[in-house]
This record gives sequence, C-alpha cells and structure tokens, in this order.
Amino acid sequence: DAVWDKIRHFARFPQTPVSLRQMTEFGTRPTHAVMLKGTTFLREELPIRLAHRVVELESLPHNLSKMESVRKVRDWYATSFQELVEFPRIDNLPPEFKSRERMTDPSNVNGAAPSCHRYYTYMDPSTQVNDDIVAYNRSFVDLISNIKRRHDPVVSTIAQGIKELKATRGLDNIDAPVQSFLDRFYMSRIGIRMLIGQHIALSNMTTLPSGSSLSMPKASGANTGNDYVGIICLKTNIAQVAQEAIDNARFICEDHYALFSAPQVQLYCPEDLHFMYVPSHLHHMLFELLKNSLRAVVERYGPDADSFPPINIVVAEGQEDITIKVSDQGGGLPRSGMPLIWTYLYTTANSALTGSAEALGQQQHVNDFKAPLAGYGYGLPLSRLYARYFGGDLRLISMEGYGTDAYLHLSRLSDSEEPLP
Ligand code: W6P
Repeated sequence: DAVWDKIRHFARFPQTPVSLRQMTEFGTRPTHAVMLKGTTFLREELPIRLAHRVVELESLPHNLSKMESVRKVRDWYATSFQELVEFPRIDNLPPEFKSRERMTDPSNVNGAAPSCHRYYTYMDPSTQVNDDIVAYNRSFVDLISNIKRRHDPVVSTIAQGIKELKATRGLDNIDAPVQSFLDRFYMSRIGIRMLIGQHIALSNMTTLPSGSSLSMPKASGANTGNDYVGIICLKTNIAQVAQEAIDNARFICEDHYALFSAPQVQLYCPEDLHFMYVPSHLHHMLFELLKNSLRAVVERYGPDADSFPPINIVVAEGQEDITIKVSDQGGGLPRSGMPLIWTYLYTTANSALTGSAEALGQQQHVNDFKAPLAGYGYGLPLSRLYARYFGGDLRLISMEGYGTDAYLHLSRLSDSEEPLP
C-alpha cells in the first residue's frame, strides 16, 4: 500500500554520511536554534536510512525475509519510518505546537515567573527562536527516543532468525551473502543509533539561563563537564576507559569461573593520552577483546591453575591512529579457524574459540560458554563494526599453540565519514 510505496521512494535517495567532527559542530551547549538544525536534518535523514534497511530486509537470501523474526524487525523499521515521515515540518506546525506557550518555557518548571527575556538572550540571534521551536524540538526528541527503544531488541531478534537458519542449513559453510548483509545491517544500525543518541544527549544540554538547575543535563551518559559534546568525549582518556574495561572483564571472568583472581591484565598506556571518541564504544570493544582473552587463558590453564600468564595491553600513539594491542597467551587459534571469528553464523560458544584448547589436546573446563562471557557470540564482529564506524579497524593475529594478539586501530582523523552501507 501507500507506506510501502513511500518506503521504496525514500530508499532511492542516497544516505548522507556524517563525520565525528560534524557531530561535534553543534557545540557543548547547543541553543534551541542549533538543535532545530539537528531536528531538521534527522527528520530527513532517518527515514532515508530506515527505508534502505526495509528494502534490504525484504530481499534476503535463503528465505530469511520470510522468517518471523526478520519480518518483525522489518515492521519495526517500517513503523519508525512512518512516524518520522508523519512528523510535521517546522514551517507547517499544527495548532497544538502553537498553543504550548509558557508551558514549554523550562524556566517555568519551578513555578518561577516566566523569564522570556533572559531566555532569548541565550538563543542564536540569527534565528527567531520561540516556544514553538522549543516544543517542536522536544516533541522530536520524544519521537526518536521511542524509536530507539523500539529497536533495542533488533540484534537478539535477528540472532534468533540466524539461529533458525543455522538449524536448517547446518554449520558447514560460511554464507558470504548472509555475512555481508549482517555487516551492512549492523553498521547501519550503529550509525542510526549514534545519530539518535547524539541528538538526545545534545538536547539534554541545550542552553538555558545560567544558574538554572535545569541547565544541567538530565540524562545519564552525558558528562556535565565541557569535554563532552553529546555522547562524544573530546578528550576520551584511553588509560581510564581501558582500566574500566579491564576491571569489568576480570570481574565477569571471576564470576563465571568462580575464580579467586582472574588472570592479571597489564596496561602500558600514557596516563594522559586522550582523543575524540565515544567512550562507551571504546569500552565495549576493549571489554569484548578482554573477555575473549581471559577466557582463552583460563580455558588453557584450567580454573584451578596456580597462576596464569598475564594479558598485556599496549597502547601506541601515532599520527594517524591510536592502536591498542591486546595480547594473550591463551593458546591461540588454528589459522583455518580465523575467518570463523568474524561470522555471525558461528557463535564463539560452540566452535572456533573452544577449538584452541581442543587442538592442544586439553580438556574443556567448566560448562560451555554462555552469557555473560559469550552473549550471542556477536561480540567480535560487532566490535569490528564499531571500530570501522569511525574509520578504525580490528584485526586478530594468532599463534596456534601460544596465544592471540588483537590490534584495535582507532583513527585520530575525526574527519572520516560514516561508512554507510
Ligand atoms: C583467543 C581467541 C580470541 C578472540 C579475540 C581476542 C582474543 C582472543 N584470544 O584465544
């Protein structure tokens, strides 16, 4: 019907990539006028990105498109598309926006007298900002917050479909079309959620009269300091994020194996080394690598071992990249098994990773891996997508019989644009 025609129409428009630098151009404390630019951009861009995904979800190989889980996800994308295209343009505001006068003035929340004058002095003087615009922006944030929440279960729902595919097709070969679809699909999802998350965080930091308690961000994840623009930290401290990832991964490992002490992790990183990045993305990738290394080491030596060889993290600062190497002595992986690491059809829980211990003729310890150490087994391919999203990469080099080195390259050149599938 009409919605599907509209989706196909929007899918013919090219997606517009954004660079990390562009995402920070709104400034630490954006005005409502500046936020309106973001609203206007996303109101156009998000339906285009969603439409591309719907069209692709309709034409997947192996009858994947007909699967219940895939159809469910496609319908979420279509619903979100529809809500976005129905969202009014600013030059065509329906009456309910006009009528929300003083109600929307944030300085009114405490019952204080409306302070319109003070309010306007913080606005971009080139734009005629009024309460309509504040209400309009707010209403858009409500919409995209709902959309973001609707799509939370996408990864687990698609994983269910892939599991079904695996059950019918078997594990015998890696299906390149499915693999590249999932890489494109999840890369796109990272981009959409980055833009939505950034817009919501920025909106929580909009400029308000100084001294107002409302000038503080309301949502967590946003730092109150000046180092943050939305969810991007201009001075992401690598040693600090790495140490948090180490602590969390070791804790999970101790919990999972009932260890008194997980293998040690030695961090070699200048304490003041920082760059522009999204700290949660960096934490996510390091946490994932460390979980894999810890598991390999504990599985190789056994949870009752007297001691474990440490995991080493070396951070190198180059002109182009900051590279983080995570080295373990967990026995490594057979070279033939390396491609499997990056596939979604194989989960780490039942194949390649435990294979390293098997190759050494050692017994498998404890129960086979499940959450929280393994999750869906999507950790490594998704981490590589996170790295690539901002122009970096993730590579694994293994010495079978000894251990594995993971190289996480992070681009310092924040002008690289989103890779949009
Ligand atoms: C292993 C397997 C693996 C995957 C990712 C990172 C580190 C490691 N170590 O043995």
